[in-house]
Amino acid sequence: PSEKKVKVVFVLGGPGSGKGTQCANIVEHFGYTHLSAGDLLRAEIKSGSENGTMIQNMIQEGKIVPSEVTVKLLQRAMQESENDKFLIDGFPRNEENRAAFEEVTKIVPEFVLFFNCPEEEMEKRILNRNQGRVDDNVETIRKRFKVFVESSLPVIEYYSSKGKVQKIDAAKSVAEVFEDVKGIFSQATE
Ligand code: UP5
Ligand code: MG
Repeated sequence: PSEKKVKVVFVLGGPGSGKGTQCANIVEHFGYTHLSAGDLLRAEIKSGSENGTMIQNMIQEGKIVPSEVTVKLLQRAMQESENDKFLIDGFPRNEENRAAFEEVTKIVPEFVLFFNCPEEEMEKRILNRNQGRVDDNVETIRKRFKVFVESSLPVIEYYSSKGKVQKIDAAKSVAEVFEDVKGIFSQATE
């Protein structure tokens, strides 16, 4: 079932930068299927999988779950979908993620959407979210920011060196950010 030729856009940015919010808008306007790696991991915990406890502990500490778990979940979701266009939100988060995804799926992203946002703004948004996520407390948020800077920004730099990054100012309003996002997807899909 891996013969299906699929298009992937990686949607990256710090915790609370608005990845999930904007992906919902992109799905509506451009017909992609949204795959949030974090949502897939949280669903895996809920399903009572044997990896559930390990995943839960990693998320609580803001750490990055091993690639073999995440790549498998993403690959399964793509195979189970009828669609051939995917927004992969919040993945790859480190070099290991990036290399494993490429190795296993042979998929190279069309481009990388990067939501750039100051930490103070991201922290404010996360603390206002109130969805009961175990990692939405000040202590874990600080750890998530540190992991983002140390492990995830280098992945964005890697794609940037390949000319694949579309950087967006994500500190603006949801509507203003989506205007910029729309501009990028209109060009990419014409
Ligand atoms: N909001 C959004 N846009 C706004 C705007 N422009 N102006 C004002 N408010 C705005 O938005 C966050 C909040 O801000 C919402 O309340 C929204 O209404 C508002 P959201 O769209 O949810 O931001 P998002 O970037 O999706 O934030 P999220 O917290 O989901 O990002 P993370 O990257 O931290 O979370 P994720 O779910 O991807 O990962 C969680 C954890 O899972 C990781 O820390 C890690 O432990 C684990 N993980 C892995 O190990 N591997 C993976 O591959 C993925 C995750
Ligand atoms: Mg999210």
